[in-house]
Amino acid sequence: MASVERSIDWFRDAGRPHRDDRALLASVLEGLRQHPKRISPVWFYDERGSCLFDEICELPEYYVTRTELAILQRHLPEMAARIRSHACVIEPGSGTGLKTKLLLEALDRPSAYVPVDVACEHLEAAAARLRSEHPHICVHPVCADFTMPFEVPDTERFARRAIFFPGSTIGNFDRHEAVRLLARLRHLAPGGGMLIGFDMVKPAGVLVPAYDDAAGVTAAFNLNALEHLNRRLGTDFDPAGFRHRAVWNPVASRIEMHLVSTRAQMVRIAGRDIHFAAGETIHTENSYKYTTERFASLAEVAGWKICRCWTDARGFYSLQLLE
Ligand code: AVJ
Repeated sequence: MASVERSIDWFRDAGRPHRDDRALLASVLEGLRQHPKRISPVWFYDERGSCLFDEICELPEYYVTRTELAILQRHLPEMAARIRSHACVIEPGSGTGLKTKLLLEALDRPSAYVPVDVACEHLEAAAARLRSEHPHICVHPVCADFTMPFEVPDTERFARRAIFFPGSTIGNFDRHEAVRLLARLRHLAPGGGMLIGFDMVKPAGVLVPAYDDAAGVTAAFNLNALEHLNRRLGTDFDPAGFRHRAVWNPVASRIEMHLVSTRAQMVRIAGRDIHFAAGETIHTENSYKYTTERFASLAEVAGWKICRCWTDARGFYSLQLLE
């Protein structure tokens, strides 16, 4: 288990806002000393990266967000009917707001909403908005990293809990990490349920363009991780010296994003020079795609039982209710 723990640590450390920068530097340096080199996908999400991600969601090639929203809109009444009234809804990695809004409106008198996110300011702003729109729901934002143990506010101690985990966020974790995360979320909602969304395996001809769009937005999103590193840690990456690559890895069942060095170059980080050969890559993200069977085995190992699945006409995406 040691390597699994380490790999989650590596993912988590990158996103920590209050961690001292030396620890952050050390974890980035460690990733860049491996073969192949890698950095955490958390580096995508600074202010500009979050905006670029919103742009990705609007791209014609990126079917993920659109498909999930369509399934939600179509089946929400049925989903909501299977979640008990007065539920306390916990959302790890709460994001956009629209899906949450739809769910809270469909549920029968939800008692509380607990968004959990490391982006504390965004979290507070979203909470304030929700409070004014839904004065009857207690909104308790928790500024924390959901891959770590976190506490749900004491006031919600006795509430029935429902976890809302949309967006195919689970796809960023490898199998061991995903099992560990799903098991931890299960302990958070004893006797409760989880509504989770994930992306399905489909032809590479659909998958690759979704991560390598014609307008180059995903390329900008990937390259922005280097700018984020430069600004945050004082590294001197030249984004013009790298280009975006997205590949479908059928054996691991994942889309991989990489940054390819277009020339031999040195990058200065924490007083050290990291050498890049021409064509050498930094692995920046995995986005796992599941079959129904493979997701079922994952959920089962994590101790969840699948109650109901919803998908779209093309079978591109799946939303499932686990208990
Ligand atoms: C937010 C992790 C679900 O994997 O599809 C989009 C991130 N990366 N385009 C995904 C992403 C490139 C996205 N997730």
